Amino acid sequence: MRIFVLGGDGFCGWPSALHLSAHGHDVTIVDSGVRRRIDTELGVRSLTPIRTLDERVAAWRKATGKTIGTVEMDIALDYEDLTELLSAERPDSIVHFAEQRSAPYSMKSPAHKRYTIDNNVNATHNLMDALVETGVDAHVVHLGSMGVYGYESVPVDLPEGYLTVSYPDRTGTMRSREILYPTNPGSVYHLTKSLDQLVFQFYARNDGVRVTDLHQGIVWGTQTDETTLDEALINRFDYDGDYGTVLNRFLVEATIGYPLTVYGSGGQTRAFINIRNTVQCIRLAVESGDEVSGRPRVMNQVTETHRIADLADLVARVVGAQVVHLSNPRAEADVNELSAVNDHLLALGLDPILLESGLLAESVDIAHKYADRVDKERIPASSYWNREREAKSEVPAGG
Ligand code: NAD
Ligand code: USQ
Repeated sequence: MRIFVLGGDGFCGWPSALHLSAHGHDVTIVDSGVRRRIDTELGVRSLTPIRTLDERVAAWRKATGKTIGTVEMDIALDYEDLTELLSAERPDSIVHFAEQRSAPYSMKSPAHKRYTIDNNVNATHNLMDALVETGVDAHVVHLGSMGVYGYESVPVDLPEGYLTVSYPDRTGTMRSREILYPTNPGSVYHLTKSLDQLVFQFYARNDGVRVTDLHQGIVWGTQTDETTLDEALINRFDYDGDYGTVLNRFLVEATIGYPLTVYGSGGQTRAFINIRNTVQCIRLAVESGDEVSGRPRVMNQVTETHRIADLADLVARVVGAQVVHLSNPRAEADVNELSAVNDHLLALGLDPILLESGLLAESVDIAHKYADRVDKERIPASSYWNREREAKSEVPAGG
């Protein structure tokens, strides 16, 4: 298949582009490079020494003989260029990773909130509008987030996107219908994923655009079979207070002897998936695009759920580290239960890689190998959900 990977220079996009190419697909990466500019803005860099996008695709060609095309384009801003590219290339499928993905970055300041809304909502809407204008019937695979469901403890396994509700009509007769699961985002970033869902619902109904929305949990790990073929293919690894996700942060913290930074009680429960499963799920979603017609197909892209405090204890046990509980910079429930259905992807062939496996050791090896690149000053949180949270901010003793 001819596939565009929007945001294909990022943490999930790069290994997904390689995996699709390795499986015989004709891949073109479309990326504005904004994520690399945000590193400069924040004064941080990936733990791993990622190469430029040109060097990356050259290394892939050298390692495998396969070619990946690249286009530098901001899909939130360059609408005309996007329509020209779609008309010229007419892809069969488009994987859409091209959004600002950090919840803390989205809450940093009014400017960061506006940027996240402008970038993410326009990127998604431009893509829908451009497909309709050009008449290209590409199946869109979008990366959404488990966070759209919210983190209230509810007595159900979270369904895949839709909820059947019953209600009395005006005569008192009970009716039932399926609705999008009521959204309850916990950050401006998560709000954009909730808005994306409505954009997809509208364009699927009005114009027949075919969409799969993958509600992905927190991704951990770094490498995949393809990124390990050559050091120049190495994947991004964020550990800083804005872009570092919790398990990858704990692994780096443990490796350099920094206390594991649990926010609040650590009773928050979240959904997780390893990066190797992410790339597999993307391929499974793309290759099953013929199934999609009518309303958007929603699949929960998760393999397990864990309490944050349990993850910290696990990493402390395996790697050896001290755990500290810090005042939480985020306004979120201190404790929640979470369980989610992932039947769709299991039925398509998802083969879950669970946390206890040797992959924790793989990430620890990477953290050891590149430990001299860690800037400890960038580990503490530097974004707060509101003034009250900021007033209570703490940096761990020994950090
Ligand atoms: P990332 O920031 O590493 O990659 C995103 C890429 O998109 C970057 O290369 C960036 O330059 C590009 N981009 C952003 N806006 C763009 C625009 N307007 N035009 C063109 N390119 C643009 O993020 P990631 O971790 O790879 O996440 C990818 C997607 O997966 C995001 O939509 C994110 O919300 C979702 N997701 C990520 C995780 C996770 O744990 N990393 C979990 C669930 C969902
Ligand atoms: N946390 C800590 N200590 C840390 C960092 C985080 O206790 O050092 C806690 C947070 O308070 C939160 C949880 O860990 O309760 C998860 O935080 P995170 O930064 O790992 O993940 P999150 O902000 O939810 O965002 C990440 C990705 C985002 C994706 C989302 C999937 O950055 O792109 O959408 O995971 S989900 O959470 O399922 O919505």
